[in-house]
Amino acid sequence: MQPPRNIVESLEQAGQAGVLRFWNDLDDEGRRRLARQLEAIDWAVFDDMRQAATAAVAEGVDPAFLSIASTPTGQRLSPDDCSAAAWRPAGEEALAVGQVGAILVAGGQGSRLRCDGPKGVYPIGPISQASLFEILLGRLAAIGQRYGRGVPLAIMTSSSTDAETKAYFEDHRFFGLDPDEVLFFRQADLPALSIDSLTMLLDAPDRIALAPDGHGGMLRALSAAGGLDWFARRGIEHVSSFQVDNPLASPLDPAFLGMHLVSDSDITTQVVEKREPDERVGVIVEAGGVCRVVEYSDLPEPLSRERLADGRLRFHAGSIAVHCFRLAFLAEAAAGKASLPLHLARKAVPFIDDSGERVSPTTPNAYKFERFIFDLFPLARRVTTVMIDPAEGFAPLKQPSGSTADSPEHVRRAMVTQARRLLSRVGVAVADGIDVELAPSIIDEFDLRHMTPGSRIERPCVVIGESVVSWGDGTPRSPI
Ligand code: UD2
Repeated sequence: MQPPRNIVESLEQAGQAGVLRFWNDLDDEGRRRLARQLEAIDWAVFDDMRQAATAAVAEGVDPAFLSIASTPTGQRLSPDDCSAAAWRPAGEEALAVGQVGAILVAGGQGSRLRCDGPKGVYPIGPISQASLFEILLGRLAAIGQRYGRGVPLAIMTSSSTDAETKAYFEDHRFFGLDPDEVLFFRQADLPALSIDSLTMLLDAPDRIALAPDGHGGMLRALSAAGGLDWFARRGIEHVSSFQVDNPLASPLDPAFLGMHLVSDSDITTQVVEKREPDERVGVIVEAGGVCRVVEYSDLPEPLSRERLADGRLRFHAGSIAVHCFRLAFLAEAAAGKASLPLHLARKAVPFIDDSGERVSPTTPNAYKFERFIFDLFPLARRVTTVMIDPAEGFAPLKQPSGSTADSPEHVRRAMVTQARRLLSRVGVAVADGIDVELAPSIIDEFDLRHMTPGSRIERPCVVIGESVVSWGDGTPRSPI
């Protein structure tokens, strides 16, 4: 069996015929596997990748930074802020009439966290050990119940997370969501390119090294899967997107949605105050009246350290990747000719060398390419930035246990602190050093209204609405 003619021609034109070097040694199944991968390559995108890699070498720092004057602070959103109370009704109304959908991006590989399989199955509940999916989607189901309209959810997977994610949803009965209101769609993969030769790497003799195309792959993948129409058929006008690794995320907070609606924005985005230059969040910047996000890894170091007269970082509006989009804006962007730009990262990617030996480099040897969804910002007619309190909405799980930031321990601590704060607002004290967790069904104080003010929690427990389940025996107890 010879390699298909069209594949050979495309590879030769792109100077990539080397990936066929083990073809004669492969069995039929291996040849079919490799051919399938090669057939799926979009050669126009491949050209863009090579151009992006060449430009990265030639240009160095993006000159656009020189024109950046400031970073917007946006509207503040906190429970004590009276303007938040003013926006709330608009958001609640939109939820009640079923105008709002959600997109969960869950295609990343969780390699920094060193977890196998989809990141969403990671057990993060401080007491329950509930997974990220159980927490985030349980809360989505609770919001649907409170407002009497289920929130349609599109969930983005990738080739490495798709099958396991779907099986996990089935096993957990979709976390209380209506399966008909959940759409899975899969982002594309892009090949990694050798830094030295700009050629594709082989991960095995019959497999090229591929990686997901970044969460910006969402736009094209959602549109190709019919997801934009799927939302429109359900009467959805706005979709709020969020990341699987932040169990505090509140993409459907009514005040946040209300701000989006009242400001008549194409995009409304949640930010937290970035306090230290090395915090791993992109920053919202405004240049020439256009708002965009500069990823932390792209912000030149000296600029990331600059401070304003009041001591705040000059680039302090940290993006937490919770964005509400007008659906019509997404549809226009998807239909437009321009695609989101490619960002590249230098990574150590294991590969098979010419003699067939597997090499595991310890320093970067390859470019990986990703698109970022926030590159839609410059296309929007209006972007609104909403500053939230990170204690209420941002605890990202990025690093393995024992790390100095963003580790499971940090995230669990943030969840316990948030639970203690909410309980104290309804007058329930928690003994010092005792961990408490709120079940995903508890959205805010309203769900704790039956708890007895003045009562005290003495043992670690999960608070489930009116009752408390003790850790250990698991028996529901009467309201405290
Ligand atoms: C992301 C943001 C950063 C900040 C931070 C907050 C980007 C490029 N960076 O940084 O600015 O907001 O999050 O936590 O957005 N994902 C996919 N497919 C992919 C790659 C990622 O679905 O191909 C998902 C992934 O599952 C995760 C999310 O996107 O839910 C973030 O990915 P990441 O952990 O690589 O992003 P990070 O922490 O560098």
